Amino acid sequence: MTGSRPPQQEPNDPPTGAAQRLRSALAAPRLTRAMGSHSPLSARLAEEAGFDVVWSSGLEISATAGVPDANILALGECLDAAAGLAAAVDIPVLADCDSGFGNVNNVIHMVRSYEARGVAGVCIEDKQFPKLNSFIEGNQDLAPLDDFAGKIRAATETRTDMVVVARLEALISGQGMAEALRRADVYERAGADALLIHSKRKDPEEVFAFREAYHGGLPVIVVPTTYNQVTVEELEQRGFAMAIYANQALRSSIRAMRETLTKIMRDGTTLNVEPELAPLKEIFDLQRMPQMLQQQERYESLGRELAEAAQ
Ligand code: SPV
Ligand code: MG
Repeated sequence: MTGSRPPQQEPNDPPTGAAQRLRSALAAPRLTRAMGSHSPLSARLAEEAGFDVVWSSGLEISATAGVPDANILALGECLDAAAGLAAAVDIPVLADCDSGFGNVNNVIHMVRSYEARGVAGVCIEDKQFPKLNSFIEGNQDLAPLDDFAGKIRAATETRTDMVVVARLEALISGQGMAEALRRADVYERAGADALLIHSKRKDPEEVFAFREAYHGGLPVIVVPTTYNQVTVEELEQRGFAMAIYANQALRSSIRAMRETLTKIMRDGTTLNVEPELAPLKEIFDLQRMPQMLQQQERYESLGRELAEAAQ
């Protein structure tokens, strides 16, 4: 066990499991900030930077596997990735589960599997299987309303306490605000714990309009990738519950790796890139090498004491 785990709970403390912490964060007046992640290492960087939640991003996980974000990876591969993040950090993980990997039966299996592996919440979107990343032109058709409402109900009746987020793709698919609001109401009645309204506009007006027109009681999440001028303060004032910065960490690492590799090829030495690189010590710290050596020392010496006492 690493030294960063929270202290043991007293019997009368309110529950502090990951799902409960995610639920409380969504209900708080302060905007919750989630960072997209694809690996335990990137999740630790998000936690270290102060983000409240890790978003297990389908785009990032598929990109790091070298395949398109189009349901190419199977449920088990996405689950392993999300579970790896959950095991690496103490903040809750909200998993992007695309459109639920199939029909209601797949959703039920998905919820059981993600919950068993310590993931705090799952997010499913109302598109058809196989889904296509929302920023790609092409098939962005919505799932029939009854199909998706059934998936939300299946998810909420299956989970023990995991958070279930219903993601609305009506604005992405060109179906418009009225359809987004109609679906929001149905997903709320189906039992969703939160809504995610997605938009690919370059300004936040569309998501602001949705937040204003939605009179239900669920927390609303946004993904400000294209309308990136929007600030935390603005989103908080407008009444949003969470912002997911879905892919910025991966994008920054791609840019950094490209530049470094190009310079090494150009210069024939790594001398010039060295000042721009994370020192090895940072890697050792992120992989918890010091804690490992400490625990090894502790148990080796405890073992010696036990053996000596027996002599
Ligand atoms: C993801 O991070 O995989 C998302 C967000 O679903 S988006 O790429 O904007 O669809
Ligand atoms: Mg996704």
